[in-house]
Amino acid sequence: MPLLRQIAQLGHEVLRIPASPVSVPLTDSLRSFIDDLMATMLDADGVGIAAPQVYESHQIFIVASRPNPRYPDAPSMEPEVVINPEITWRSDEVVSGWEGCLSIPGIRGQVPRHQKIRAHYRKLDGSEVDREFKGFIARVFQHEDDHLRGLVFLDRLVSSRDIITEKEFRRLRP
Ligand code: K3U
Ligand code: ZN
Repeated sequence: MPLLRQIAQLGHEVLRIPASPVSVPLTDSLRSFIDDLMATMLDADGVGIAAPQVYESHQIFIVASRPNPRYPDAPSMEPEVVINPEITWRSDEVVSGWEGCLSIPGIRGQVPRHQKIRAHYRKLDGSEVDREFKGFIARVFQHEDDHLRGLVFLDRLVSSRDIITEKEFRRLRP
């Protein structure tokens, strides 16, 4: 049975440490950890989560976009477990969009991100993948990749005026 993990909050040093690559094939203990990570993301109603957010400094995250009241235009995708990622290409086109973070509750920020990216990573079964992402999924991928590098979305803001509260976000997008 998966366990729900505690989510680290902004200010904890685990969110600021670069995560370590994972050995493949995965151990049973890491597989069980990934089950916990998935359960924790679903329970928190997130569209992604990275291992450092649950106090484990491994290069692992999950991207799980779906349409929802906060992001009605978000595409659906099966949750993808991403291991040891490297973003190998970034489009010149950069777009601003709203982001939230389970580690920074109650606020939203307007963050510039590359509209398209290409990434190399391993999947749960150890196989290597080269895949392109665009739009909201590319945004979530870049957000989670930042967590593996000790960055949070606040570090990407152009101006502190681009931060608003969750309550104001809901008022803007009722
Ligand atoms: O913004 C959130 C959300 C929740 C449900 C549906 C849609 C959005 C919660 S925060 C979230 O899901 C982060 C996950 C985090 F904290 F683990 F990194 C991912 C994210 C949300 C929005 C834009 C970019 C990334
Ligand atoms: Zn986050």
